[in-house]
Amino acid sequence: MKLYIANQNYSTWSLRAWIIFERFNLNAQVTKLSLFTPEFYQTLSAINPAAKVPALVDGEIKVWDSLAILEYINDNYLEGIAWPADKALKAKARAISCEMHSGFMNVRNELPMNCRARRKVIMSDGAKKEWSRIDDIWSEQMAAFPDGWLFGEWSIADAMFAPVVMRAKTYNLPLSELATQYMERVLASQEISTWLAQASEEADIVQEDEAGEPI
Ligand SMILES: N[C@@H](CCC(=O)N[C@@H](CS)C(=O)NCC(=O)O)C(=O)O
Repeated sequence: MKLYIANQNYSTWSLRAWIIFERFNLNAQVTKLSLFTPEFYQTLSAINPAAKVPALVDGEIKVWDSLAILEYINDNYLEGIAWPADKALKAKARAISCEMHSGFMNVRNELPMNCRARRKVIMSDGAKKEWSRIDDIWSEQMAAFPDGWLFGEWSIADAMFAPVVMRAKTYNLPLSELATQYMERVLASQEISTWLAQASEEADIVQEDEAGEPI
């Protein structure tokens, strides 16, 4: 398999797809493209008509969009274990994953992922409201699964929220005790350490993702 991602410092959607390969030791040849460069669009246009990352090539099959890639890997390489087995938990895991995939626009726009930075941003009321919803999701799941991931075992929901944890760290965002517990668990994981180590080797600056002021 070939997985196309972008700058690990900035690319949230890349992280969401990449992390399932790392978590389950799945073999993929990873190609990292620099965001917004001619090479980025040239390479991707042959794989993904939307010319965005992440994109996956598995033989003749091409898959794009983070959640579609996560579902594809789960269905075809993991026998479904990347969603909770329990019907109700699976439904909830899917619901919060889709909530992340399709929402939280203020958080996404105002607080871009910027792994190496420590910055201060004044959040709009809309972003504060969304951040509070994220805190509720994490703390509710930590109350239900104190020693685990969002649903006990690692799931696609954890992939979808991984970049949000990065934002909490970069912008030192307020979190309740239980939500902090989740953030710390994610930050201590092997996958995130590897991602951060690789991101730290990058020198590119994407100015539009350098929000706020350095602390
Ligand atoms: N909903 C898509 C979003 C993909 C996306 O916006 N990727 C960004 C990088 S994080 C991208 O490729 N941007 C390039 C562009 O918009 O030209 C997904 O889940 O994969």
